[in-house]
Amino acid sequence: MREYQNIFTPVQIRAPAYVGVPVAENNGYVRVGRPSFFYWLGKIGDAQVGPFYLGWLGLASLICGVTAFEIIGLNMWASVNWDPVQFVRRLPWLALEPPPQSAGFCVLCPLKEGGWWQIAGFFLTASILLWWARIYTRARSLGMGTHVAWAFASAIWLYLVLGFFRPIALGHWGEAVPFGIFPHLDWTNNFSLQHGNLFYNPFHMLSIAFLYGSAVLFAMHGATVLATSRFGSDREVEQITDRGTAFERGMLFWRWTMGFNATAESIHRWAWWFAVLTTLTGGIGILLTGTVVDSWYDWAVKHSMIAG
Ligand code: 07D
Repeated sequence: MREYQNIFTPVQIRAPAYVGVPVAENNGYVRVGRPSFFYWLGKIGDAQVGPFYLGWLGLASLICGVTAFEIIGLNMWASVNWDPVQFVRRLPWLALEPPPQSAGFCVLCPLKEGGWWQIAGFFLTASILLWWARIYTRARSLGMGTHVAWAFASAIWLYLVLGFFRPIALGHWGEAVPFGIFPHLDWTNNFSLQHGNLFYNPFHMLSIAFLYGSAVLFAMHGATVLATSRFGSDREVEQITDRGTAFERGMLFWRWTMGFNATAESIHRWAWWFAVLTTLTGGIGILLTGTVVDSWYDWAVKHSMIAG
């Protein structure tokens, strides 16, 4: 009864480490490492770390990712004459730039004029696509749906629009995003300034609505499950089909407070769609910019969104 009075009831697994469900197909690879427990991760949930699965897709993805990371880092280091102190001090401002606009759409530009950027971009893209394939195949081998892979694909769509599809549409690599912390933020800012303020791009509006909406939905769902965990809401799967559950209490709460509720199942579909639509609409908005619409400000005036 004492625990019942606590308004933040924690529900924690107290059990030995688990290697995960058995699956028949393993492609000759095994899960790597004995599971262990990590105290600080345990502060926000089940502390088990591992086992890991390292198939060839994962290995190839890591190799490509590290290659890209190294090419970017070494180019940045070279840009400060291999001075380690300057490298650390100026790291947030250092960049690996794409080929200049004058270079057009060369297959492999001179290394110091964007060629390294192309090679790094190739390996980063290979790494991301291989990671996507790893997520897809791991889900299939566990008999799961592939929802995670398709959500990731939506983010990859935006990534490819920014660095590949839009530059192709405009005919030069110079349109692509540089590697670098502040440089890519500057690029984002300049993009908006050059095209009449991205706030007037309706797809940017949609993307923001879905981004903020994702955060709100995630917070609402997480909070509702935690708030009803004392009645068993952490057993989400049973809650989808059973009657008189903790989730029904949560649903009643939302009907009381805002007149409508998602269900134990549908809340996950709401969240999935909001997240997926963030980058799906975003990619459309970026692809239209400079190709179909040059200035979103002029577009907004033309369509009576704002007075000219
Ligand atoms: C980028 C998908 C690709 C990522 C992938 C993952 C790795 C691994 C690992 C190092 C994020 C790759 C993984 C590489 C690395 C290791 C270990 C997802 C991506 C595949 N905006 N804006 C958006 C807001 C303004 C601008 C989206 C808000 C200004 C541009 C989002 C504001 C200007 C672009 C959003 C605001 C401007 C965007 C991004 C407020 C100038 C885009 C969604 C309040 C600053 C992008 C249509 C996302 C887009 C985008 C929000 C303002 C420019 C909704 C809240 C007016 C150029 N903006 N923005 O999930 O899609 O990105 O636009 O001011 O390209 Mg914006």
